[in-house]
Amino acid sequence: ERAVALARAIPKAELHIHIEGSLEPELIFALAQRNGVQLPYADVEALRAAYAFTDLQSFLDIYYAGASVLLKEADFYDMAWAYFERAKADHVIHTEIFFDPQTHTARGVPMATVIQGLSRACADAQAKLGISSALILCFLRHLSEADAFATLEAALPYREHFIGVGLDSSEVDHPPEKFVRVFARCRELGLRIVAHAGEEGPPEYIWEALELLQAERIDHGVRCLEDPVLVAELAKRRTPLTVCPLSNLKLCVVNDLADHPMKQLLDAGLCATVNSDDPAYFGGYLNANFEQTVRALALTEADVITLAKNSFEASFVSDADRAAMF
Ligand code: ES4
Ligand code: ZN
Repeated sequence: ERAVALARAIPKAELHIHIEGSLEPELIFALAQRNGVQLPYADVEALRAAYAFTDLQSFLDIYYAGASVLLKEADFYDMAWAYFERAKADHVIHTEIFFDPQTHTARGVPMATVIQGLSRACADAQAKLGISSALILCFLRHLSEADAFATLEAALPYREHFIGVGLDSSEVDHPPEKFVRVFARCRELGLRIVAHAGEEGPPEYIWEALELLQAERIDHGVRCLEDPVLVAELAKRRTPLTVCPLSNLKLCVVNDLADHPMKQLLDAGLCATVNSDDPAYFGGYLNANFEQTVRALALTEADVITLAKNSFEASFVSDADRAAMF
């Protein structure tokens, strides 16, 4: 119980949060009304009732439907601002936020609308809440390489508003290898590189993210434990894993939080971190992830301190800024 209290209060960085996954049902309906968008759910309760996922794809179908209410710059701002208020309550002092521009540009929303709305919320979070943040543009891996290149091109006028790129959406059958050339171009542009790998996909996809994309962090990565050589390599490089316990539970990556591999990852000497992924869909924000994981795995106060430390080590803040944070 002391470990839970410590986890709640300790300053943390959050590095794996899809901003579209922070859209609460109430805000989805409010934005639908504001924008005259028709939803295939009668009300908030009916939408929430649909949040019974069996795997990643069953979640993504509903997540993309929820994002369909986002049309104007104010919608992106309001969504991000609501997340920052939750982050503040959970003692998150730094966050690196994923966004999925293709989900919006495919509906005719301009790239400028998406990035300017999010970026303005980030600026206000620093000014009004004291939270530092950065944006990471994610490519949807179920779409083509050409679509990713076009998305990168459309985002380049706003280059100063994002620090890096990631890779998300349906993992199985869409290996990192599909995006080698896009990520090579991103590296030339000085963008930081992360990728989802080893959530539902095999350890081989984690190897590809490391070797072919030169990913600096692996998002999820829990399936690395199936490959001891890979675990040794991740430990040696100190490549961080941004692990999302409640996501893993809700998407049936684990059957029970008591079976979650977080303790094994820490015991293997990996730089594992706790994150919320899509908090509006998976049952809680960062502190809910910490509290439930600490309880289910009987993590110690020392484990909690390691996890908080890891979150800053894994972040893209400069060493000087890091020293001021932890
Ligand atoms: C995601 Cl949990 C997860 N995995 C892959 N892509 C995603 N996009 C939003 N949440
Ligand atoms: Zn994710």
